[in-house]
Amino acid sequence: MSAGYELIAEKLAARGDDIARVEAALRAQAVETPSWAFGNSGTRFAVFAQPGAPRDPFEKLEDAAEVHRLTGVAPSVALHIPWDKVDNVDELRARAAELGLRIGAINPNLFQEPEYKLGSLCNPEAGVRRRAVEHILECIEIAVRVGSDAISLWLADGTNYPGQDSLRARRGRLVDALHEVYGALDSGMELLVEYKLYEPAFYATDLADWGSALLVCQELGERANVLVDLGHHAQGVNIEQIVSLLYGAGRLGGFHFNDRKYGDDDLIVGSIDPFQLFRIFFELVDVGAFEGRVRFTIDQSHNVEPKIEAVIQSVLNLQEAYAKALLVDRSELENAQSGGDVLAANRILVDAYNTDVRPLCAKVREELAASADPIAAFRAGGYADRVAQARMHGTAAAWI
Ligand code: RM4
Ligand code: MN
Ligand code: MN
Repeated sequence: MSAGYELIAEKLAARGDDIARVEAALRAQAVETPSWAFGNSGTRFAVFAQPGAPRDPFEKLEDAAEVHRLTGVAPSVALHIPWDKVDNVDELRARAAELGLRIGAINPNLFQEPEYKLGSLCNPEAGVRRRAVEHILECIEIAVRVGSDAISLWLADGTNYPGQDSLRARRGRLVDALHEVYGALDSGMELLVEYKLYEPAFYATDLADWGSALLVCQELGERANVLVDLGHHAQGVNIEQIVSLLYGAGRLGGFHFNDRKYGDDDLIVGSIDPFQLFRIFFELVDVGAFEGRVRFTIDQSHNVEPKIEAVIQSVLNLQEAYAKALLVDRSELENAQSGGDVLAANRILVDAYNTDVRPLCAKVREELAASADPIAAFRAGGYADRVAQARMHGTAAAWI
């Protein structure tokens, strides 16, 4: 066993803890990858096509399977409809199973059709709202057929100018439409409600923050839960506190993981602010969120970096953040907190964050029959070259 691993094991043993506890938790971690991260996507200025980008949802599943094969902790794939619409949904489900994957949350797309210029569920025109509801109902049907148990809803709805529409009326339309959608969920199916501060609307977004999303969920019923996308807050917002609050209210549905420097940048999770990611995972460990039904999905867009490698790296960053959070000495932390020892308490968190957990994570991945070094294995394995050859002809799946 590597020296790095032994060091962690000894440290835990010395305080009466057991590294087996940490390893078992890490083995049970499950990250959902997004089908759309594998296709070509970009900024509103340019989409740079990459060789080997998948041409259809089946090929997106193949890429997701490669990520799971190497990391061992990415067993499900979220779909975006209509980007991932296929003639035969049963085939998609079967192909996923063949590849050792499950289909995760189904994401309706209510932001690209010309009709949605003034919004979808909040649109002033009843006909457009109907169309939007019908699309979600279609997504529920797809979810049933592919064996998915969640509809993950993000609305681009909002207004650009004060006075453009009545904020109150829009809220009313939103709640009415969501009641219909909620009522149509299959039994055991969950509705995830995602919020976002701004963009594409620049004056007032209809679901702009966790509070507006939570109120809607509480009105709908217990199978409506809030989804936290790390890129959807104002600068400086304490996301881990939101996470802890939502969990406490029984309404933390899940995450869209990514990182950002300025806006909704959709960069690799943990690439800009790994300490924030650690703090979020610490809150999750602290409240016991891993025993529940919280979904951990990546939501990223890889424009200049190779996509599959970027998703692998994202999964590794999530694994390392979780591992570090599991290492926090919680009984010492409680002592320091109750004794009012401000700096000792802070040092206990920082100490776990500063631990090199890479050897521990490598061991866990090996036990899962995945790879000790997924990035090196991916680069050496030739998958990228193979798909670049095999997918040379035809049109790559693209965001736009
Ligand atoms: C949005 C939001 C949604 C995602 C789209 C592509 O900003 O994060 O979750 O589906 O982007
Ligand atoms: Mn998102
Ligand atoms: Mn986003």
